[in-house]
Amino acid sequence: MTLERGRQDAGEKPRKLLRLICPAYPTFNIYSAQARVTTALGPICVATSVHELPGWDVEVVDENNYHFGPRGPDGKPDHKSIQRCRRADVVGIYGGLTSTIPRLYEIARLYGRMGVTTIAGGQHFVDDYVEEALNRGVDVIVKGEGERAIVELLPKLIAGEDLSSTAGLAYLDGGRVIQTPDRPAITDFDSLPIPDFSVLHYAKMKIFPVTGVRGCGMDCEFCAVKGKPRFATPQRIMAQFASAHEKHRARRFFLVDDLFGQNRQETIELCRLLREYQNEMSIRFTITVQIRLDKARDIELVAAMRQANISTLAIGFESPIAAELQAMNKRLDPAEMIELTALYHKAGFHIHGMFIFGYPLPAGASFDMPIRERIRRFQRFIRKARIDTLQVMLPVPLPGTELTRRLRDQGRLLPRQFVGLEYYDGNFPLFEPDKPLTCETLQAAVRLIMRRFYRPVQMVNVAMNILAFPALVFWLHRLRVGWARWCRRWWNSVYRTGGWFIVRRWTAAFKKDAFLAKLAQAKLRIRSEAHTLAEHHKTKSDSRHIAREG
Ligand code: B12
Ligand code: SF4
Repeated sequence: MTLERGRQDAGEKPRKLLRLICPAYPTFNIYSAQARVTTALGPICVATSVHELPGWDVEVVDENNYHFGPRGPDGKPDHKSIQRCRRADVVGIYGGLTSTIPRLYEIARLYGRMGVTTIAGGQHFVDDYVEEALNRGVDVIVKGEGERAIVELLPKLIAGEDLSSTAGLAYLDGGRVIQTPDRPAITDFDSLPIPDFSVLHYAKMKIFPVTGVRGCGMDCEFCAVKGKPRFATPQRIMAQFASAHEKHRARRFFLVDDLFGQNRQETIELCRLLREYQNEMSIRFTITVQIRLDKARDIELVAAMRQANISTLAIGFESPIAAELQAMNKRLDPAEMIELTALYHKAGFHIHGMFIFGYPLPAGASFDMPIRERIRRFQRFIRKARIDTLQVMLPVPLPGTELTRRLRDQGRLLPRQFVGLEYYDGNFPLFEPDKPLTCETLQAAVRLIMRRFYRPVQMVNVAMNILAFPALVFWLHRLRVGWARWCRRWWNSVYRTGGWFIVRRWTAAFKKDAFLAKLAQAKLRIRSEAHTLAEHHKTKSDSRHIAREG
């Protein structure tokens, strides 16, 4: 069955359809629940640009937020059926998360077999991964930002024209990889259309992503976000909130920018616009932002944020261990971190603490803290800082980062034929850690910290908080303070109960997974390679010695 798409151009040419797909996460992970009610902003931005292309329709299918479309026997979206209902002429696939790349290849091959041209874009596509993707079924890779590239690329693809004059692409020509020059980074964000979430099919949206900055000047060793920051105007960011609210009744937002408040004056202006808009519309947003700890000292900024109803701060603490922070190039001081967190708490924010456990130190750095002591340090810090919700992850050697280069040079990365990209989601060890740590103890340590934080007793606390509600009468003299305290306790117990279910579900999925067997094979290979390398060095030095003796 093929439903004819209704509208046609004046010239009676049938309209074309671009379908953008966000590939499913490989397994259940701590983000899966959130992913069911939000979506990746990149494909929405790209799709919105295509709206302005004459003769083209566009839709986005997010496999992680897919509630009522056709499904195949594996429970995943049935693309053959979707394609039978509405034939896409070109399919674009989001490659922003390395862990979803195996699924991206599957989708590309599936559509390739149906005769559809496939393109892909996102942060994963750097270095050798560009060529790999082209050899695994993707026809064209868009490198970097997609909004401008897509509107140049689509008409050329359909007309079968040469692509060599379009910047920011990679494709195969007679088996040879062609990479066109990089595209200049977008700076005039005001000229781009406001992201339009109505392109999303089969989804239920509760948390709407918004963005105002691209790039980050901080250069953390493990991070894939690179380049000088480029800022949108406060008015433009405000327009994204307003559009999502007025079209989709959005109230919960996640500002995906990595460092909120980087350009101070504009951020304060944005907060003012947000406050006025909510007053005008008589609504109250719930906004989460990612921010650095040192902004806690900026009293004016913090007050403006509260007035704008920014309620949750996601903070990359990364580690309470100074040597690890230094290796990450994180420019944070553990001694100050607790004090700064307290300032945010005092202002009334919920703190979502993001940590990396077991960061590998550079060669030559001597640091051999036993695992128990590391766990204790993390737990003590989390307790003292009164973190409200928590995520502890393992370091991920992401494509294109300094960390990956360093681990590769040291021969510590686990070979991909055993531990594939589907494990690159922060829950699995992916390299030989520093002694005395092992891959297994690292992973167990993270589970332990998360389990101790998200305990089943939180369910009792939910009930206790309900019972304690009438006690607010004792706060009548300072009702706002009493209410804020009650809300915080209530919010924490509800979220931590949710967290307990998530950790439990992840552990159950992990037990069924073959990861540990794969890990054992990978470690054997890495050791035999290290042994061969050591033998090779020994033979070389012996021969040199013998030659000298001779
Ligand atoms: C929001 C966010 C999340 C959200 C949602 C993720 C999502 N996108 O679905 C949540 C919280 C769930 C999340 C989780 C994780 N995240 Co995250 N996240 C981000 C963040 C902060 C913003 C993403 C965003 O919206 N950017 C704004 C949009 C506009 O940019 P964009 O996505 O790059 O899209 C542009 C281009 O790439 C391109 N493009 C993108 N797709 C396509 C498709 C086509 C066809 C075309 C033509 C072009 C194109 O055009 C877009 C517009 O210009 C980024 C950092 C960042 N600044 O990008 C990290 C980032 C994407 N996350 C990252 C990581 C590592 C993770 C985690 C593993 C946690 C961790 N350890 O850090 C988990 C992974 C979960 C999993 N299942 O694997 C890495 C990914 C690197 C990689 N190669 O995998 C990033 C880059 C941050 C970093 N530390 O380096 N994340
Ligand atoms: S981790 Fe955050 S602060 Fe560091 S480079 Fe990445 S985006 Fe910037």
